[in-house]
Amino acid sequence: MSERATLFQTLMTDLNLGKTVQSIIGGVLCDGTGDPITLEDPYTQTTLAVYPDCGADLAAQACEAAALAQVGWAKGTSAARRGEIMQDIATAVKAHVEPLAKMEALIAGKPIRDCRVEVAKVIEMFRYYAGWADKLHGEVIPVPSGHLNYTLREPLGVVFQITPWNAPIFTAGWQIAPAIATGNGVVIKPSELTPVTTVALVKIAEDAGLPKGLVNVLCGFGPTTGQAATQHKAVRKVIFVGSPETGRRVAVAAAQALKPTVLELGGKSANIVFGDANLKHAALGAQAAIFSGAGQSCVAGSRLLVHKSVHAELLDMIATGMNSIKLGDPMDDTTEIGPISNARQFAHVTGMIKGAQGEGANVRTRSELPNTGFFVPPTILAGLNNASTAAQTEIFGPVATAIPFEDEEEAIAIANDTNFGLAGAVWTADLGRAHRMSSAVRAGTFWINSYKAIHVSSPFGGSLNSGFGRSSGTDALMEYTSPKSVWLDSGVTPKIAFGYVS
Ligand code: TXE
Repeated sequence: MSERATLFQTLMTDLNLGKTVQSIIGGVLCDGTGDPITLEDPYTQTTLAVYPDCGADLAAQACEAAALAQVGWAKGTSAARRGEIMQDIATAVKAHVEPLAKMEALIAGKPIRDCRVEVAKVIEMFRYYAGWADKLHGEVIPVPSGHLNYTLREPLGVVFQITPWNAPIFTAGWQIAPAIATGNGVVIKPSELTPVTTVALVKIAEDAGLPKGLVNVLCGFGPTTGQAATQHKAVRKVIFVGSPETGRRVAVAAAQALKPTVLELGGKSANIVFGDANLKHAALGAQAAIFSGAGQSCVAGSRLLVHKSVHAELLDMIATGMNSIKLGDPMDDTTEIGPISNARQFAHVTGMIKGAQGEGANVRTRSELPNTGFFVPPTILAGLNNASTAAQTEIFGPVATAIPFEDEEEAIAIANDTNFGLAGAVWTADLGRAHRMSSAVRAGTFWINSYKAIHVSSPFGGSLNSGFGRSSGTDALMEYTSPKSVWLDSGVTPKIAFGYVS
């Protein structure tokens, strides 16, 4: 067994999991029944584990287990108690930060220091939504009849969540916490490439008091396991985080059974730098926007729009900065950028760079790379316009396309000239301009003299090919509940005084 496979086994033991990857169904760790799936360490490119696809039958059992547990959670557990249990989960996750972060770093190839931050954010998510559990209520509406009319915010029932490989435990917390705070049961399917930290999170939650069966984890492929859960009759809503192509497929499958969806998809966000910006800050911000996480972030600042007066200077600053970024083993505390998370994505990113060269890009990059692993160096593509494939396609790697602009109007036109609408940023000393840009650029999240700040208390989502619906903040409470309007006839006013629904 390789050193990394041994480390994988040690972490499985530390996380109280079995020897191989298993789904959690009705509180029980279960072996899948389908085709084998290989987990590969993206740094050493060696096999960590092989496990069977969960399969459609177990997916159905998970949906049924969630439906059963949800009734007890929503009706048999007070809202205050639900909040207490969620606080206990947060405390239990805090006691497991290190093995969770290590497992994430090992399998997803993310630098360990980023993984620690992401686990800390999961703790924050459970605490934030624990606070909401007993504060979500309806309202009394002064209808013009003698009725007492009030609304209840009811849980949906069972929700199915599908998550990708780029931020597995973060995305799991991001979706599970608001869903259970509002009284839902959950079936979640992490990417088949990075399932373990989601399983570990739910196991830790169950050990901390989460009712068994309330949250079920399916470890398996999308077209088999994922498709079966999407179509299961107990599932009332599907929440998908991933690529636009798969998101469309999932939404179509859900729509056939008239199930609503939330889609959190990709982006091609414009990071816009004006000539009056603090260039040192903007250069650092631009690097963080596209190079952190090896660019495998839906909000990555993948189009760098720079005013022509500072275009050359800013690109030189970024190119100099690239050389001091530490690439290396994700398990090393000092590593700032790890490898690309998997072989398929590596082929996509390197193919996109080659394609850009074919389109005439001037490629600014660094030459030294670690000897093993799916590494792509921080890269800036210059000399292309916004119509190029590199500027229009989500690369999902540490690759920004730099495009010069003349004035505010042109910057806005370029920023909005994509099929996406997820995020954007402006760097400027002019507050008026900052506000004009935040209003004009199509994005669900917009930063001024900053990039990538997000928090569980603030809404997140996009439009067009970036999807629809919102995660986090109070908006997620709305996504995971539906309002019921209740009419009580007090007998004060004749019914005919009011229009009835026929
Ligand atoms: O994602 P997919 P992949 C982008 C990125 C990347 C591309 C492909 O550009 O190059 O997506 O990545 C599940 N029914 N992003 O292939 O296919 C699948 O198992 C139900 C952007 O990993 O979108 C996984 O759990 N589920 C993104 C999830 O969908 C299905 C983050 C996402 O897989 C399914 C990741 C089906 N029929 C990749 N088919 C972002 N912007 O955050 C697949 N799945």
